Amino acid sequence: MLDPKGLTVLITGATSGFGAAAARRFIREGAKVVVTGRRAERLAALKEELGERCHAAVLDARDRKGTFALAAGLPAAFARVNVVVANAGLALGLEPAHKARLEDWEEMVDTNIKGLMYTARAFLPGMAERKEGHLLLLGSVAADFPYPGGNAYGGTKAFVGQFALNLRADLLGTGVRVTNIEPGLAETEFSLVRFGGDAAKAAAPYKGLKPLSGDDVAETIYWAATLPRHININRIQVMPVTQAFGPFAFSREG
Ligand code: NDP
Ligand code: 8X3
Repeated sequence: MLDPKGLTVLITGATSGFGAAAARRFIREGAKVVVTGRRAERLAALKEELGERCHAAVLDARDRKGTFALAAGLPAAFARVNVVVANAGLALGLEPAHKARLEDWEEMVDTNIKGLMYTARAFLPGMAERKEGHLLLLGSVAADFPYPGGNAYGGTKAFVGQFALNLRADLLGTGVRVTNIEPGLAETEFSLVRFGGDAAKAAAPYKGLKPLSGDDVAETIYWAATLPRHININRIQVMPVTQAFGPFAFSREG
């Protein structure tokens, strides 16, 4: 396995959920981490908790210029990023496509697709030049399995899956690894965001079952990122045991 002490890990969307859990996991093993997100007070608390090996920077993943400025301007101790976890993302709403808010679709595309592309494009050159690095992208089971209300969210995650594979084709010969992490039902702030802060609605999917936790997904990320350099995990699909597939749905009304 790779020595985690040699890793400088940049994580987008580290103020909550998988991103925060991954930051803690890497720090615990001796890595350096750069944590980003929009909520400054959360980042400050995380920096306080994680200490000197953590650098925090407020960044909206949709901010193309800001993303490139961050990559170019990291403090020297954090400048040689060799693991990037492009995790910032969200689902908004669960309405059927003909009733969904177009603004929600746009925000998901801007964050989950365009923001993720900016992160990849800003950090890949340094890693390719140094012939060492790993880009981990947060996809989802929603990329592969349609469900009512998944519409644009699932579409954005399908993009992540194909983008990851195409990046592998382009990065052949650079030594840079690419992994698409595709979790299923996981209890984070994801549902709270999806349902616009409605705590009762957000709790419902997890009630009475054991979903994945942020730590479970962080463990998956950590494992893939610390495998020996000659191994590339293309994609990991991970669900709680309490989640599986249903039959096709039919309508007799057209
Ligand atoms: P959380 O809501 O707990 O965390 C999402 C993180 O993304 C937050 O830190 C948030 O930070 C950040 N984020 C959202 N929008 C932006 C933005 N514009 N700029 C910067 N950061 C942003 O959810 P999860 O940890 O569950 O989600 C992480 C990723 O995993 C997402 O891409 C999600 O789609 C994916 N996923 C989640 C699953 C689940 O069931 N939980 C399953 C499969 C995939 P802030 O608000 O401070 O900016
Ligand atoms: C999150 C998992 O099933 O809520 O990507 O879309 S799901």
